[in-house]
Amino acid sequence: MVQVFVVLAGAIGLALAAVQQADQAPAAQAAAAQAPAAPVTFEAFVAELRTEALSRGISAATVDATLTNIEPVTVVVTRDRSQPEITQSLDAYVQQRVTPGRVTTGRKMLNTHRALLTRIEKQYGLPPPVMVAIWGIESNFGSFTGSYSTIPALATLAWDGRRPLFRSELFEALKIVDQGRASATELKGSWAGAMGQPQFMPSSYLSHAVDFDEDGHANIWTSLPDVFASMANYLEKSGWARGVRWGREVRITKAAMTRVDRAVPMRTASGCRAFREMTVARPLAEWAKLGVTLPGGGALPKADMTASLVRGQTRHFLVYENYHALIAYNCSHAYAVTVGTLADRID
Ligand SMILES: [Ca+2]
Repeated sequence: MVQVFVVLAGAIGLALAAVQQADQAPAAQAAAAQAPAAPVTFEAFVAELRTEALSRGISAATVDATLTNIEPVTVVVTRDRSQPEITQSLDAYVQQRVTPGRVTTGRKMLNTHRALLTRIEKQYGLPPPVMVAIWGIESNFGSFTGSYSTIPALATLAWDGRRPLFRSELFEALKIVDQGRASATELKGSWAGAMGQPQFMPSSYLSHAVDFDEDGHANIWTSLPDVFASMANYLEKSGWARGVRWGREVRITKAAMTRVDRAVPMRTASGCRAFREMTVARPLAEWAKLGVTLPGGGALPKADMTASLVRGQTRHFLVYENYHALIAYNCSHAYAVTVGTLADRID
């Protein structure tokens, strides 16, 4: 989903405001790399989409029901074009979102929904505080999911700038309708196409949405069992392992950072940008030897684990394998560290 929606999620509100931060996501990069396309009217563009949808096997009935008389959504264009170029540091991002108010609400939500969250944890292995933290950041605990109709919003974004990512998500949205998994009117979310309380892009809905309450429909808009289980399923499929932390904040003095810089290279892995903006993994014992400590100065735990370093301006984090699942949900260190930190605080 998630790369995209993360980037743009910021547009839909406080929790999501972050999209455009230090880790400007691949969607934005891709957009920037696009050459200006020859102007095409929206009407002609939609005609093109209809032809392609049919050739992709979407039924004529669905194409008629979803792509007839649609208009470009002006506000989507405005929002998209006014996304600030500036970036926000990881430190600032975390501080702005892990607020006392959100921690308090998170704790309340954890208590209110504990029985349900525990059942979902049994099946998918994702700890309840992590589910609540993702929920809190994505949609402010379900209170802000966006009211844009997804199909017209994606058609507008695909047309304005002709970006393949939105075009492809549009066809995924049509597939959802065509397969009867959700109705076109139900597909609502942010102006950038992220839907419902977990803010899933249509492709993520198709691959990861879960009907946990077993009413025959994965309802990520209004069914909390489906919302939480869909998030948990996404994280589990992205490699979240039971019983292990996401990572932890650490302290690294200037001298220690000099040693770290000499000893531990950054990754060269392909994948989304955040995967390259962290070091390779090293055993905890090696980090300890380089002088990395707990925030209070205490020794790192003596666990037999490897960790990678994610650096902010002043705050630094050693992250474990489970962190990759958070990055898969949303390819941004600021996002993943925020979720992890919030989860720890509400636990
Ligand atoms: Ca359901």
